[in-house]
Amino acid sequence: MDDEETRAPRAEAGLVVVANRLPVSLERDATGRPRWQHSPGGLVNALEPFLRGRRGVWVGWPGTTARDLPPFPEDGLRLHPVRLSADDVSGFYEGFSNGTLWPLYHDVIVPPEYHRSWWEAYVRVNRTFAEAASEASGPGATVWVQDYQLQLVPAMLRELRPDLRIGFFLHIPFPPVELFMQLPWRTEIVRGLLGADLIGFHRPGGAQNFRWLAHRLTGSSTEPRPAPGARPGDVHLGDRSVRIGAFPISIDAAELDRLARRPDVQRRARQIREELGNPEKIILGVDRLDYTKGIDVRLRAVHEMLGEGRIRPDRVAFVQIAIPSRERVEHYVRLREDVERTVGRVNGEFSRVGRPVVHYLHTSVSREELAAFYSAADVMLVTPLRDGMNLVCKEYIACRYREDGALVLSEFAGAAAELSGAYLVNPHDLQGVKNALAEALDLSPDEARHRMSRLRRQVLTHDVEFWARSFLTALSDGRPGPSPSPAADGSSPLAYDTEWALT
Ligand code: ADQ
Repeated sequence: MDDEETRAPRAEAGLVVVANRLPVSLERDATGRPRWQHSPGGLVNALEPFLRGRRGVWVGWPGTTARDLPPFPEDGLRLHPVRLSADDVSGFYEGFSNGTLWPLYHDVIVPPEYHRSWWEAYVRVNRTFAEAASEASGPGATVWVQDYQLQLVPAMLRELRPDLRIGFFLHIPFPPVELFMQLPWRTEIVRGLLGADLIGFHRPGGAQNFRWLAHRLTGSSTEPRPAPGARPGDVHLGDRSVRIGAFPISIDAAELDRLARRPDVQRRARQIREELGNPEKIILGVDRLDYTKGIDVRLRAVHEMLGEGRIRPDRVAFVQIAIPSRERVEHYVRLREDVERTVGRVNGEFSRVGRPVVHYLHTSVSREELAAFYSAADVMLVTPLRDGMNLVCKEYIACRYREDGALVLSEFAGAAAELSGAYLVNPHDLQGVKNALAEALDLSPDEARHRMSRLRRQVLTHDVEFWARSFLTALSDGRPGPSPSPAADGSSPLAYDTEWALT
């Protein structure tokens, strides 16, 4: 296979990404005029750089219920907006996607709600997306459906367009079978996903859980068939075989590395340190404001360490940048109140006039500003209770071209399997988090370099291009992709421990 073919499988037939949101959304500026704004979040940040320039089409919701929008080009992409009504957004997006599936797939951190009306909206909207994808796809196109909001699309689209090659990737964890079995519509979801030719997860554990459920709920078999191309681990349903695999997502690491080296970004990093009062150490958290991200864990750890004198408020600054998220969903409203109350309490107890110890920014920041914060931070604190992958920790590593800084990372982020140079913590064990943070703050330059160089080797060699190419290669011809490479640090991360991770 030549290089070009590997990079853009079936490009001539069309590559179509279907995701809940377009990479841009229609918002209003201060004067009330509509304008396109970049949509934040892991999925867009991962996929957008890959798709640009590949003549790709992106099908998704533009973030407004106000009007029908025709397909339009945008910086190397063709965008195909899907219209949703206010009822669709409330039942499909805020309801079933974020009130049922999100908490169910994230270890029921908050209780999922099961409402038939939400499910009906989910079915209806998935059909709308399947129809839009069918319209946007040329004959024999490759269609790549993204994430938990669209799990019924593969089967619906196959029915409409049997000529298409359909892939599905889940960006969040696939839950343990006992939790998934709570879902009243579990069989429908599994059947919806099985409409794809390839189903990808971040971790082999998710793939295994899904395979077991497919067998249990649909009677599909995993016994190898004599059919041409069938492989061990495929799921067989009727006369079709569906490939199941683990494809750990990543970032455009080279782009962030370049950005971090820019003199203006480095200048801004120094300025940030000055604005914080030149503390000896800066601790940083960057997340969507979501209850899965463990922002409260971090605040509690810092609070206790201040109380115990293990962190000196005149020497350390903790910056938490929290991007507003799902602000109409009740648990998110409550989370924001809790986080802001805790920030106020910590600052009330430990800050001096003009020198807060916790700097909390509830806002989205530009890539340049983010790279400057990553460059300024001595310790990156990433403590999700559960996370499919977590791109923030990889972004921090990509920006540390001087091979300094330290990463404290939750074991429950998918990224932990690849990033053995991090201080891995159990976010439920507050004492453990505090001890890891103390170690990371005290790290010697030699040890920091040793750890960071391992982390950087892994992230710079396993970037988003590698991820997307691997997935599309597996989808396009059923042949294995490049041999699974061991982690750059020589350890054998679980994410790559099987035959091309097609577990
Ligand atoms: P998310 O839950 O959105 O992604 P994550 O992977 O960390 O989580 O990605 C967040 C993205 O938003 C990062 O690219 C980060 O730079 C950006 N971001 C965060 N805060 C920001 C801010 N204040 N301003 C600007 N940008 C900000 C979901 C899953 C993850 C999975 C990804 C990709 O939940 O587990 O890693 O999809 O598959």
